[in-house]
Amino acid sequence: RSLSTSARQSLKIGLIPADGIGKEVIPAAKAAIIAVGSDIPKPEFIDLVAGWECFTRTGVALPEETVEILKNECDCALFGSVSSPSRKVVGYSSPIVALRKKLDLYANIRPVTSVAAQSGQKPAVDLVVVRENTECLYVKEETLTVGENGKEARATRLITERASRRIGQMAFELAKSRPRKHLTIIHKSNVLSVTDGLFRETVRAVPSLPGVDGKYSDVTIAEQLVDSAVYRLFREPEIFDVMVAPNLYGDIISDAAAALVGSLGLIPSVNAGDNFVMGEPVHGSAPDIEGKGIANPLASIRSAALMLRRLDYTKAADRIDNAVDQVIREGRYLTPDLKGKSTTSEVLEAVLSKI
Ligand code: GGG
Repeated sequence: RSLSTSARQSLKIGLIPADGIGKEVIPAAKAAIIAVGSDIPKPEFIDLVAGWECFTRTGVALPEETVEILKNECDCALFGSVSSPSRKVVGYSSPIVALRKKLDLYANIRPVTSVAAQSGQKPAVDLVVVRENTECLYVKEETLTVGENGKEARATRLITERASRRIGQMAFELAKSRPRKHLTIIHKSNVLSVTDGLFRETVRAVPSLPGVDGKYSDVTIAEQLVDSAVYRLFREPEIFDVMVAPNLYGDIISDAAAALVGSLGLIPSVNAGDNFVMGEPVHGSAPDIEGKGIANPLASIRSAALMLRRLDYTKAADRIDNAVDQVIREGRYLTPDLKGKSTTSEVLEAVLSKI
């Protein structure tokens, strides 16, 4: 299903709530999509399974059927959250990491933006983390042997020119589309000169690739070692616009940046490839609040908007984002992570009333 935006009769959306509060917030995102009415083709939702709970029930964390339906029947998807155990479990592997690879969703785009009137936020934060989504330590090639120091655990960290180039291209495109047009490359090539050195050099070389022809000449480029980037993020977040990073650094930086805008419960993302897009809140499955009805639905609702924006349904995406911003600004209906007392469904109702 690779029809252009205008040619679609319907929009088929795979829904994979997966674990924990994913099951509470993905229905909220679905409701927001329905609320935009005729600004998108008629949405058709396909419920799909994956996750730790799916594994404990069936022995499979990511059923082949889920992948096939996403590939062959869906235009896009929304993923909730997954609770992988922190210990090795034979036969289990993280379904979200696998899904990103199987659908070749090589970029995880995570905007972190403060809503100006949200209490006590200074200075304003308006940045996007572009996280490489398919390699780095997340290739999950780990070994455990026993040597003269006892157990020895090793992990492969893979950085390729191809993956670095395409995430670099995605980051330059994004930087070019934003008012400040500023790109910061995050790495640690003073220590990891081979792996991070390749990432840094390859991203830096994107403007000189054949066919680019000065397209990115208005994008300013900076770089930061990852440790200093985190320090500066907390001291002067306003210096950052688009940050491009290998998988692990991007994961950590975007969670850290979320602290600057009040809550991880506000931060959306899309997993994007050349042919598919999957929205996903940045937060995890939050087992401490699962089932209490107080999970913040705004990250998932914003992820739905980001997904629609990537499919060029700009008006629908704007309506959802504006509604969310109004709800945050008014501060009347907020979940406890934002120091409010509202439930997930009260926040959702407030957003729906403004869409
Ligand atoms: N929605 C983001 C999410 O689920 N985060 C938790 C996560 O990525 N965990 C990795 C895993 O459980 O495999």
